[in-house]
Amino acid sequence: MTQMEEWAFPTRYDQDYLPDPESPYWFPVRETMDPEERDAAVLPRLREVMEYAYANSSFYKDKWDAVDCKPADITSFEAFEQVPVVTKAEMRESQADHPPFGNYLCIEPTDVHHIHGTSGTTGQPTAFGIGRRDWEVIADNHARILWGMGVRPGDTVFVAALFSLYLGSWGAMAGAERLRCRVLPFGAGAQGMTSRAVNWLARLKPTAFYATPSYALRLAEVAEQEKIDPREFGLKVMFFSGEPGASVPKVRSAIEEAFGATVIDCGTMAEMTPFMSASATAGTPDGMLLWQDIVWHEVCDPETFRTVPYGDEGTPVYTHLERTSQPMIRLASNDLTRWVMEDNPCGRTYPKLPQGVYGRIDDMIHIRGENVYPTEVDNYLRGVDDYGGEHQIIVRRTGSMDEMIVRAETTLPEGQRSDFEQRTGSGLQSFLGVRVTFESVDANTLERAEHKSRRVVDEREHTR
Ligand code: 8LE
Repeated sequence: MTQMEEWAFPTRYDQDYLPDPESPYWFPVRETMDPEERDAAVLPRLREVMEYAYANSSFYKDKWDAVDCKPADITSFEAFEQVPVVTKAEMRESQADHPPFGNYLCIEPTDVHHIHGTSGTTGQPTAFGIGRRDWEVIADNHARILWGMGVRPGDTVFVAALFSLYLGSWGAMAGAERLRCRVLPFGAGAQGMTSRAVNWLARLKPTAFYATPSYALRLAEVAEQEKIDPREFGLKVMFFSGEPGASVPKVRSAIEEAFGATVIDCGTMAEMTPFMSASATAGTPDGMLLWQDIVWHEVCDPETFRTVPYGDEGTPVYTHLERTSQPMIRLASNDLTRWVMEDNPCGRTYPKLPQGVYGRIDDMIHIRGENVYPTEVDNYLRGVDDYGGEHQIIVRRTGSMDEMIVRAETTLPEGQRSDFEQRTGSGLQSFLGVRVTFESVDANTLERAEHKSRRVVDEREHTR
């Protein structure tokens, strides 16, 4: 079998390694090898990670003993697909019973190097305890993926996302530092910070930029209000995670046009850090590739959690191949996507999510027998003339009927909006295939996201 670069568990990468400057790949073998050969190397690794988790955590031991699942029996991917998934609720419960990191920590609490956590907007937050050695490995993996995006040593990387519990910013920064970039950990979320970001971007002219897609669009609006063309920042690569957007065609083109940069989608979940393991590349800039030798990504039927064939839609299920602290083995994401296996222009032999991750199963709006993704509304409105840049979706029950109201901003003055309302309302309705009540409001009146946008207000009793 082909010798893969630095392939071992527990993993430790050479901290001084950098690829040949001319190579588009960080690890040419691992990235371009025959996918069947890669899978053949991953399978024993899955078993190894499971053996490690079984030996070091009562969480996994109890969970697998209960269904008579033994790591040693994982001799095929069919067997692996029967390993029960881990849910976020189980992790919350484990942390309540074994505070603060839960009984799936797998390392000594004193070896925890970074503590992060969920925002806790829906219930008790969960704590992420990441080991010192894992943090180095995460940085290495992110450096490798950033290299794939075309970022190089010496480039300045501007990180415009929350520096707090949110892992996105820290993970991007760790990767950029390992890549020997110059990092500008600007952050986001404080009063007046967006206009200061505009100023710093204009002065420093960084090469690369990381944020959520909604925040990039917000930044472009603020720049325009301040009479600065975001193209003058000179950004080359903008990489995004945290929410759908970079793979929503009209959102993506709005960012590309505003900044004149390549837009790259990436990101799985904070629990899955190195979360950039699903990421596009400079040579395959659309969708996301699944870097299967870093994290094992499966796209599964949301009920059986068996993988669906390439070409089909399902929910991502993730397994760490290199984490020793809080390793996730078949973590259920509750997101939706579609995967394919095709030749990628960049030469990497990974499967691909051509439309990225479209959204969470829970966020899909079920209305009168139809399913509507909030990103479809975003995609439609972004392509409409005179759209003001922000909207809200309100779902309510009037009598026995569910009603969907889309309230969108327009740049048109009051009194000149009837044509806009008419064409956008009916266009949206035929695009979505459901009846929509359309309203317009003044531009810059709806709230802008500094982090992830929340545009849906579901007022129906049964979904509360
Ligand atoms: C579509 C991945 C990270 C650190 O940026 C993040 O946001 O992690 P977090 O806070 O655990 O949220 C994970 C969820 O955000 C995912 O389950 C998915 O619903 C959404 N998400 C993250 N990145 C993307 C995304 N949705 N495209 C993305 N690129």
